[in-house]
Amino acid sequence: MKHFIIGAAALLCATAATAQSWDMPTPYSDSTFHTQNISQFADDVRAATNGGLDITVHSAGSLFPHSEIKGAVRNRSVPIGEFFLSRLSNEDLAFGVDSQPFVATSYDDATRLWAAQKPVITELLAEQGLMPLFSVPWPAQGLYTNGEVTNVEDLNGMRFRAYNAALEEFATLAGAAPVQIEASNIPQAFATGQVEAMITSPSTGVNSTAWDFVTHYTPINAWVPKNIVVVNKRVFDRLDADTQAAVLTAAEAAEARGWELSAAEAEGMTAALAENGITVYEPSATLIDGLQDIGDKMLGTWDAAASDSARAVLNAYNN
Ligand code: PCA
Repeated sequence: MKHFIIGAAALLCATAATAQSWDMPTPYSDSTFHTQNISQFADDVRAATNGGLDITVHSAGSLFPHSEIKGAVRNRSVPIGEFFLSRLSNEDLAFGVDSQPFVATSYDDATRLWAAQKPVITELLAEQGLMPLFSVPWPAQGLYTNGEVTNVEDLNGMRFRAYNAALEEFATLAGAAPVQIEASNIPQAFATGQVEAMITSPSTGVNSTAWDFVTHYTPINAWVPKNIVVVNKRVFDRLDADTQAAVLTAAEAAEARGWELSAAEAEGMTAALAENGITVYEPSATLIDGLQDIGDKMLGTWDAAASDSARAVLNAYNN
């Protein structure tokens, strides 16, 4: 008996010595499909390593605000984290191609764009000691307003919620006044009158109960932006080979599952907007023409400022 107890204690110690806990900050709420996909990723890693790597997801910016997540992974405050990829466009425009209006507007386009973008941004992130694990798109972005919008002029003067520099530029060119608001603060921003219109996915519309503060939604489907999950390369390299393989396998599954979830949300969440009383209407040709003009202008500006890396992404995508 005594031997057994000592043996069991030794085994416990051995497990404790090798088991690792990772904190993982993410910007979006628990009800977001990205967060649910990441929780499944954490479960898969835990199962595949018999509890040897235990990832705790901290959602909705609760551990680090969105703007600090990449830096926190870089300086090893946390080993792993998720963020909105195009928010890094201030570092290099290669990160922001998926948020340029009318460049990639469908899942097929988005798949090809990710194939073009992945090798380039993998290299850029490696310079910061970061390694991408998986990237998942949001459903194509649509326009939420009070009342129907028939042309770009209808947006003039509106306080417009933005989530990155590209959307800020877009809103400004539409004559609106952009205000940066995190997804989890959308209901409050509308309730307090800080903003009165937004462009985001049907998923974020439903997650923020958009029917409480807007009446109309139109799927302009102008871009399909992505989230990305990155790991600190040094931390990853210190894992034993089996654990590394478990993380990579779970990441691959999470990417495939995430893209499917996203496509299902594009339909299901648009239907949910309508079920909750929002009028869902097709954009007029005039509205799309006007938005496309803004997209063209933005691409001109983008082109003038693009790095070789950014150009390489767009060239690979267009060829
Ligand atoms: N939801 C996030 C990013 C894009 C999206 O569809 C947001 O609105 O912040």
